[in-house]
Amino acid sequence: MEKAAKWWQKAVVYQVYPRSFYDSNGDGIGDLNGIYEKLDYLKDLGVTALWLSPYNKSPNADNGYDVSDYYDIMDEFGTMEDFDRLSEKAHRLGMKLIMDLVINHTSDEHPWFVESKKSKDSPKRDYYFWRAGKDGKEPSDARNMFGGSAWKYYDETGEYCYHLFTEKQFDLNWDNPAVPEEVVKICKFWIGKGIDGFRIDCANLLGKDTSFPSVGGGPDAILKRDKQIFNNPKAHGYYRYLNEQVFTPCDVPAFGECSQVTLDEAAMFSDPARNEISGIIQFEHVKIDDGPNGEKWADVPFQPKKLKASLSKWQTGLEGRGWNCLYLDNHDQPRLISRFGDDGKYRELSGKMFATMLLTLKGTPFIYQGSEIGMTNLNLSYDEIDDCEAKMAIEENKRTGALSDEAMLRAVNKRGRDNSRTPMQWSADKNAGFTTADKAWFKINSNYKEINVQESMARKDSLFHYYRRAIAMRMQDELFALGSFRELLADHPSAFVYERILGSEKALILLNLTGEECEIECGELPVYADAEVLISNYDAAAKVSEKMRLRPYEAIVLKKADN
Ligand code: TEU
Ligand code: CA
Repeated sequence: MEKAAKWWQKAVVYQVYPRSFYDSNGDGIGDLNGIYEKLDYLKDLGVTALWLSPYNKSPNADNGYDVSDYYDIMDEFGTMEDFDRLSEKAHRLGMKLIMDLVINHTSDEHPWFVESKKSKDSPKRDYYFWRAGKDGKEPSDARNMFGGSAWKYYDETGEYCYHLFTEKQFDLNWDNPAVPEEVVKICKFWIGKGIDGFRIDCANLLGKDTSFPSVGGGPDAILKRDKQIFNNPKAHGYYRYLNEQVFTPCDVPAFGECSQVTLDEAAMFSDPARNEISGIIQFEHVKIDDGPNGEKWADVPFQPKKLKASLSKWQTGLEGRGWNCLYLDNHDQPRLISRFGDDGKYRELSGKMFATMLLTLKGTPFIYQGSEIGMTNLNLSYDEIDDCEAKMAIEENKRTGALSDEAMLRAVNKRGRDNSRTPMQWSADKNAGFTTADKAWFKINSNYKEINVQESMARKDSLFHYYRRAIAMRMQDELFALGSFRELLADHPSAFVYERILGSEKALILLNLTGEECEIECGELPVYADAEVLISNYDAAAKVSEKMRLRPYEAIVLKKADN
């Protein structure tokens, strides 16, 4: 018999991006008290854990992913008392809290960095990577993730410091034992404050090749850089240490954000027998629309077949040897309906189909704020763009001239992170009910009068209510947490069909990933002919037979217990 599921295997996680969730004090910026005020809403939705994007003190070069004090709260977000109140109420309502641990880098305003940059023999010098220049230039041609060099020069000592993100985020040196020791203290502090688990930012970037090898200037520079910087095996050692010091003794899970991770690496990170981390937030399926040389700013059309092939590969690939985290969007990705579904005619129908997918695959599902009401991408003009990644990429594109201004703007509007960072649409009131200030910190999607929480809650057949039912279905049945995954019709271009199997219990999930009706033919389907329909996104689910048709974006979940 399978072991009982751990809470985090069964959990349905909701990601809150605090800045854009709800503003409680009318300054235009979302805050901790805003999250507190909406806890009953989240309870009603049925999610059982919240991942809070960074709330630590930060000058906000990258919206909190640049921490200047790990033991304090960002000024705009409130106080430690506000956090305590939020933590107390979330737990009272039965929700766990997952903290975003940003430990690949700190802000340049963090006291460690301020000290480190002072002199070559500063006691904190080796917290970061300082290198002498070469021939009056950067130490190497290493590139940061967003666009341009990874080196910034400091007059104080005449040396350069290494940063993989903006030039206000410097990478920590994990080979210096003081760094992991500091992180253990940070984790224990927040566990003491009620944190039940961690999302580790940039988890497979922590290990560095300290020779900082050359990437060359060719068209494959991005691919080459990524090979060099991701998945350095040293990270496994760091996680074994954190696991021994924190994760195992405190019994808290850690989910690692792992772009470019391979299946084997992911298994090494998340195999319970290896005592590293609990789950992998991998990226393959959110890179299927990258360009051929790994370019994010490409105009590659979405192909449903690639999405299902990738998800399926990760389902079977980690079976019995690792753990997936499931997501279709987050604060770094465009809105899932605009990207993979249809944000016009089939907005809610496609949203329901993807909700079904997210909540029936094996792994811990993460719902990003606003997905439950079907929020969509928006079109920004150049001067409305806020995201640091997009801004740096635009600068870089001006230098290289790779894309025309129009093509670059189109690409940013398609793939850019601002799409998911617009304020949450609570109602049809002024500023979508997000803030009472004259203006929210960031542009509100102009469709808020039609797409908002109030509207979605008031209508029985809405996307919101579908999410509620799908979440409840998943929570009720360990089959969805623990059952193995078996794909049927892997070659079908538009239908994603799979079973989840636990002992004698079986579920069949049928999803049409497109807006066109499709036909499926499979001799294995009639077994489910009189199975119970657990959920479907049409009034009456299509009848299961050897040869059946699925309507646009149709989703059906059937359950059968063999006797
Ligand atoms: O993201 C790390 C990362 O590698 C990418 O997802 C990146 O943000 C981008 O999407 C690449 O195109 C994490 C955070 O989630 C992100 O918000 C931060 O900007 C980044 O780390 C730096 O802390
Ligand atoms: Ca506020």
